[in-house]
Order: sequence, then C-alpha cells, then structure tokens
Amino acid sequence: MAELKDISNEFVRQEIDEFIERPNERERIINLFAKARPKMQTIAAALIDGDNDLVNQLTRESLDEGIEALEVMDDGLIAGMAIVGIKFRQNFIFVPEVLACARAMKAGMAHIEPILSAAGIKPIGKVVMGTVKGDLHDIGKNLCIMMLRGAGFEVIDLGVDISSDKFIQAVEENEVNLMGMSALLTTTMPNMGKTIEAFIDADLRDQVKIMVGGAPVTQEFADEMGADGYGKDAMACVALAKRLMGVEAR
Ligand code: B12
Repeated sequence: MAELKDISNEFVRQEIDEFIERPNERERIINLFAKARPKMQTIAAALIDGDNDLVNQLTRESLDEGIEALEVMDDGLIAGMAIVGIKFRQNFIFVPEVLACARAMKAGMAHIEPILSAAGIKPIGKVVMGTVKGDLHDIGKNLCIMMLRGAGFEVIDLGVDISSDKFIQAVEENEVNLMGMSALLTTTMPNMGKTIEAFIDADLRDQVKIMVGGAPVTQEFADEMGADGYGKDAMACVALAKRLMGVEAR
C-alpha cells in the first residue's frame, strides 16, 4: 500500500493531506497518484488549480513526448478531477472553482479526444443528458456531463428546457444506453416522472436506463417515479452510470 510520501508532487501531496478525509478515499487517491509519473501529477495539480493554459500546454507536451493518451487522461486529468470532486462535495470549493477546473479538464480533453476516437477505443457507454421542461438550470448537469466524459462515456447534451418528446426523439435517434435528467426546481421535478411515463407510453422504457438528479431530487422521489437510479452529485452520477452499464466503479 502506497503512502503520502510516495507522491512526488508537493502540491498534490498537500491537497490530499488537507482535503481528502475519508480513509477509504484517501487510500484510493494516494494509490492512484503514487503510481502516476511526475508529469501526470503536474497535470493533475494544474487542473486542481484551475489553470487551463497550463493543462493545455502540459497535455500537448506529454502526448508529443509519446505518453499514451489514456495515461494522460487517467493519471493526469481524471486523477486531478477526482480530488476536485471530493473537495466540491465536502464544500471546500464551490461552483466557480469547479467551473474553472472543468474548463481546464476541457482544455486537456481537447487533445485527448481526437486520439482516443481515432484509436477506436470504445466508450463505456452512450448517454443522453438534459434539464427537464421548464427548467433552465444547467450548471450541475454540465458538471455531470464533464465528469461522465472524463470517465469515458460519450455524452449527447440536449441542453435545458427539454420536453418528453425531445428526450424520446434523442433516445430513438441515437443508440444510447443511458439517459440522465436534471431538475433544480420543485415545480419542474414532476416533469421527470412525466417523461418516464411518456417512455412507457411510447413502449421505449426498456430501451434505456434512466438516471435522475438535481438539488431537490431524492432517492425516494426517484424510486416513486420509476427511475433506474439517482445520483446526488457529479461523482455519484458517474458511479451510477457505471453501475447501470455493469462496469465496476473506480
Ligand atoms: C445558479 C442558479 C440559477 C441560475 C441558473 C444558471 C444556470 N446556467 O444554471 C439562474 C439565475 C438562471 C436561476 C434562475 C431561477 N432560479 Co435558480 N438557482 C440557482 C442556484 C443559486 C444554484 C444552482 C446550481 O447551479 N447549483 C450548483 C450545482 C453544481 O448543483 P446542482 O445543480 O444541484 O447539481 C449537482 C447535483 O444536483 C447533481 N445533479 C444535477 N443534475 C443531475 C442529473 C443526474 C442524472 C444526476 C445523476 C445528478 C445530477 O450533480 C450536480 C453536480 O454535483 C440555486 C440555489 C442552490 N443552492 O441550489 C437556485 C435555485 C435552484 N433557483 C431557484 C429559483 C426559484 C429560480 C427562479 C424561478 C428564480 C426566478 N424567480 O426567476 C429561476 C428559474 C429559471 C428556470 N426556469 O429555470 C430556487 C428553486 C426553489 C424551488 N424550491 O424550486 C433555488 C433553490 C434558489 C432558492 N433557494 O430559492 N437560478
């Protein structure tokens, strides 16, 4: 088992020491970074710092040096994002900081995505995501999408104010495995249930697993309306998506 001192990057070491409190998470994150080469740790540090220029530059450099795209993604970008996700969940950082990290992740992924798609690496699964009818909140949905993409899912983002018909059309037109609905208003939450009913009416309910989330949504509410799963945050969304695809969560 690796220890904190096995991580060469001082910034990453401090981040873990200060912010990752749960013993099982701490152990997982330490193991993740201890095996990562120093340059990957530097990418993760830049991402945690929300420095998109540096992530952009270091990702390009690493790929040009011949480091595998998957390694840069897993040991640099996703590893950094794992720390960001935990800091966010524990209220050590807030939406503006997470959005800066998301921008940095995007800057790195812009170099990775073309390589992975050219190499024909199959995504874990295909997901359609949208905010339900009448609701314009998209910050949380966008965070989920970014984390899903980072975890290897292909995501079709329908945007906000999405009607049942649009969700149905998107599932029919694209061979998706999963669908995610987001709602932030108590007045728009029922539109999740209505959309699920519309899938049943259209005889399409068996074609797709449906995830729901958003601040006012609860596990009970998800169960009541017949969703396949509920996630309380972006990390839970990824874990849920993996579970629904039958892939072990990392
Ligand atoms: C930012 C914001 C806005 C912005 C939205 C900008 C944008 N592009 O999203 C603007 C200013 C536009 C806005 C408008 C309104 N808002 Co507003 N808004 C907020 C605020 C402050 C933050 C929401 C947010 O982004 N949170 C941060 C993200 C990261 O969290 P999240 O969305 O919950 O997402 C996480 C999880 O829920 C989960 N998740 C989210 N989606 C999904 C999906 C799946 C599948 C899964 C698994 C997980 C998952 O993962 C995410 C990441 O961790 C909240 C207050 C609050 N603290 O929630 C009010 C709030 C949601 N708004 C509210 C209201 C009332 C409104 C307005 C009606 C105000 C008005 N009178 O016009 C309008 C409605 C507009 C509309 N039709 O949608 C109320 C809702 C009250 C209620 N009981 O319904 C809130 C709670 C504020 C309040 N306390 O009164 N709002």
